[in-house]
Amino acid sequence: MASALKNLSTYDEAQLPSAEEFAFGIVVADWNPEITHALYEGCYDTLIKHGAKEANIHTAQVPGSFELPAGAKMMIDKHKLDAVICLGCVIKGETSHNEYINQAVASGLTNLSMVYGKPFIFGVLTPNTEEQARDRAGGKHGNKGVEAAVTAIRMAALKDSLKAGQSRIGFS
Ligand code: RBF
Repeated sequence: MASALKNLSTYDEAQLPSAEEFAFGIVVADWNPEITHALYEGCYDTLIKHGAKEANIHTAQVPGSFELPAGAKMMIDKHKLDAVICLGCVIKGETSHNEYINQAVASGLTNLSMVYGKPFIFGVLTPNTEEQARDRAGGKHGNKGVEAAVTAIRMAALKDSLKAGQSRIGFS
């Protein structure tokens, strides 16, 4: 399986733009808290590591992943943000609830991105088992919260570059 071969949380730190000038929202779902809170730690620490100021990182907790899009909208309406990162973990059960939740969150965040013209990052794990979740929340497949933060920084920087009129972005 391809995912067994790579840990996407490993990235070229030197290539990542500084997050110093950006403001972020992080919305975290409380279902499967040992997983989502580990995602949050990875995400928050990565933003700080790349220059984001504590005062420019706003955090909100929501009950479950289904509430992530609504929480994200409340965040962006309240604060001036460059990106909103949504973190959750929906573990597949005996019924198809996970498909409804995942689909709703994915399309909710896509809609928000299109309406606001800003990145709303999908940092929701969709594993079959708790073990797969742990593997992706600081385990052998890295921490997807770190990757969500990296994506948010890159997308915020992309918007800035376009505003600045750069015509060639990402290929040096
Ligand atoms: N929320 C999650 O973030 N992860 C889950 O694994 C999860 N499983 C759920 C399973 C069922 C059967 C139900 C009804 C809800 C579940 N939720 C889960 C909560 C959901 O995201 C939401 O908070 C509630 O449905 C209330 O809108």
